Amino acid sequence: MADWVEYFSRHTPPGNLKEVRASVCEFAGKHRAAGKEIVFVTSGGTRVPLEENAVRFLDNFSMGTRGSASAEYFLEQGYAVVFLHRQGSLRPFTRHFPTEDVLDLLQLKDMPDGSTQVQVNASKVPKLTQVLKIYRQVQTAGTLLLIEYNSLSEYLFLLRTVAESLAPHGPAVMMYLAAAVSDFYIPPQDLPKHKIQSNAPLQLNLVQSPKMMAPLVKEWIPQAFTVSFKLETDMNIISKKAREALAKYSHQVVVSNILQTRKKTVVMITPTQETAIWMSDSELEAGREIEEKIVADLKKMHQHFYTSVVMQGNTR
Ligand code: PAZ
Repeated sequence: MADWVEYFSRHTPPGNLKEVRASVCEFAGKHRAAGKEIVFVTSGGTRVPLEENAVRFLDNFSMGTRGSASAEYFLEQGYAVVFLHRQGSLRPFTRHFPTEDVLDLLQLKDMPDGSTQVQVNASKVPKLTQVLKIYRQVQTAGTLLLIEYNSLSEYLFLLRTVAESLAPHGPAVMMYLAAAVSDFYIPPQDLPKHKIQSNAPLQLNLVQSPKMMAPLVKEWIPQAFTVSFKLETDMNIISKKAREALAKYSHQVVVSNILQTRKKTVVMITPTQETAIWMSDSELEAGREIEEKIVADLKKMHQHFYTSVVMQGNTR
């Protein structure tokens, strides 16, 4: 049995899989009928429970900056976006106002009649207006579908379900897999039932998570334009690892990035090209984001891919 089949057979699926399937099918069908391309963006980091009644988890650094920013640029480029994100991580549009700042957005004003009104802080109005205008347009067009996950297993079940739901739209779909997915977990049968006691040093036995790229590319959504991300902290191995991933799964693009410099530079690796994308200091100072360039680049590649697949189909 393939490791991913065994993984799914041993874990309990999230309770909302049926609803997610229905809403993704409806969303994609509606927007494809209107001629839009669809992108599936995964974002944030999975967490892995260390106990059955989980008090402790193995977590991941990712806050979903890349995923949430990219989703906005995909919307700007005309895509309909399915956004699978870790609960509590950054989301498109609200990311501009992190939750701890909510009270800073508002101010109290004493009125002549003795009452107090809540108003938007004047200094925040320009940014809020700018973001809110686009957000309302997206809401009206209904081009953003948000789905949440928490644990590794929720993420993997939802990944498969969304991929399968988008599969009928084949090359019109881009899979943009920016989430940071744990490479290790504790199998359910090995999880201690109760909170691990602190009266002795802790030794953890983790097993490797199944690599879902293989079934995703070969079985769940074989016709899509698939982009995976490769994160490393060691400059000396990143290129080799990214190339290995591309060769192993035969998908379309690996975006490779180094933890410390990921907001300034990435390398886009395809079977035929290796192209660096850079942000200059002045671009960063002006508030520009590297995701704008990544998305513009991928849109071009996706269009080329789509056209060549459709042409091939027509000439058969
Ligand atoms: O969420 P963030 O913007 O801080 O980080 C983004 C990222 C580094 C998680 C993403 O670009 C990425 O590389 N994801 C794949 C990670 C991996 O190799 O598992």
